[in-house]
Amino acid sequence: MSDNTNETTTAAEYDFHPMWESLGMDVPAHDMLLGAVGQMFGDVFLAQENRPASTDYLNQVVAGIHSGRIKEMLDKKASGEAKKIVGSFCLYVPEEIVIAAGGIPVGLCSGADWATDKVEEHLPRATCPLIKSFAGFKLGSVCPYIESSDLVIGENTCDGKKKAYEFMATQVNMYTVDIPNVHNAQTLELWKGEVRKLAERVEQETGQKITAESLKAAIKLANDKRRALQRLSATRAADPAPISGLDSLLTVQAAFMDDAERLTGAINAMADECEQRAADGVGVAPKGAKRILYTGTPMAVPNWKLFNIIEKAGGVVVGEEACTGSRYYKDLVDESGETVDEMLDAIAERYFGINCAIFTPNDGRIEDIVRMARELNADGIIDCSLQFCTLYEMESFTVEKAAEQAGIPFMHITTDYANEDAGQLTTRIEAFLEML
Ligand code: BJ8
Repeated sequence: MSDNTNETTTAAEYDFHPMWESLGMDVPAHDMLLGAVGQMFGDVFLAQENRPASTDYLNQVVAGIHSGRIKEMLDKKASGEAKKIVGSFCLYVPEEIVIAAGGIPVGLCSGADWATDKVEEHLPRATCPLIKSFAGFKLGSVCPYIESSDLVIGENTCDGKKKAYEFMATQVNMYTVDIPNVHNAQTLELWKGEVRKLAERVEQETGQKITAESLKAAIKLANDKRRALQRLSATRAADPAPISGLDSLLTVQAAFMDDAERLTGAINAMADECEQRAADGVGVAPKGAKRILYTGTPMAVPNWKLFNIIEKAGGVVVGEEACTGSRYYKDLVDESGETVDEMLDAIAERYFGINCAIFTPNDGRIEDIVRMARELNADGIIDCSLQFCTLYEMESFTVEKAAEQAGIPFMHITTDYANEDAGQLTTRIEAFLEML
């Protein structure tokens, strides 16, 4: 098998039910969930025309997402190669720290409604679907990532998340990181202190000290993944776009769960192919298809609704200013540090540049949106908030003003994980694409 092949086993090749049972999962309910996601993946991804051949890796990631990848992580723990599995919900939690302490980092954000009745016994009805989803996945016992996490790291970002973590702490072993809401020299120092506290907490959980050597290697591993994603992203400036927004989104979603080294190889192979396609004028959509920059709330697996609607309507998403997009890979950690202290500072500085809407003001995000729209030759910007996300809803007015000033057509959407508004969204998006 080549380096870029996902060697995790799929559910078609092996019976994973005993593994899911051993994790305490609701196996029949989980079978239903997997069936529904598999069907959706076929309808959304496999139905695309002219995908780069190298995206087959993504098909394999999805095929093994709740099965082979979980087994692989559990096997690594059993053999001692990894000490613990550490889940998190936010881009502000540095994966380098988890890796350097011998852990496997996994993203736990969830993109589908589940066990909503149970969730609403603990959280208000008017809560963002992303929060309800991770609570529902836990209460419904259908997420093998949550069930196999030895430690779950939350963060004080939006009000909904930080209060929901109080409830989650009654369900899982939790630690919450404090994130400042303002960018300045003092808050950067506070944040550096939080990063150190987090490193100590993770070391305590894994029983493995972070060394200069392990941290340097972890920084390099995460940076290599980011460099590969940067390469892939740059190819999307071409017209026709060599890869769809859907596959680009899935690549970043996969990065929250898959083995970092293997995935980096696969992304570089995708970048090689897309560079060639761009040079040859081969695209996933016809030349001249309307090009959209997405910005807004993150889109967790399997929330592919909006990108699917945009691309089925004849548009092509050429960039994502979002945590499931450029914020994940645009900045590298400085690799020149030699001591653990220097490297933890470099990590803190890099993560402090993530332009989450919890920050006020959040000028960096606005600048990134306009810069990306220009660099990627976007015809229009679609800004989307998940329902009840006050932060991104409020910030959409600033984004709209900036788009207007830059002369870039803009559209704001508020949606959730349900399909009820799909028809109405399609009509609005078709009209927007037509006027571009
Ligand atoms: S760094 S964007 S991953 S907090 S959509 S749950 S904000 S109510 S996800 Fe996020 Fe970290 Fe920020 Fe990124 Fe709350 Fe809004 Fe829901 Fe959200």
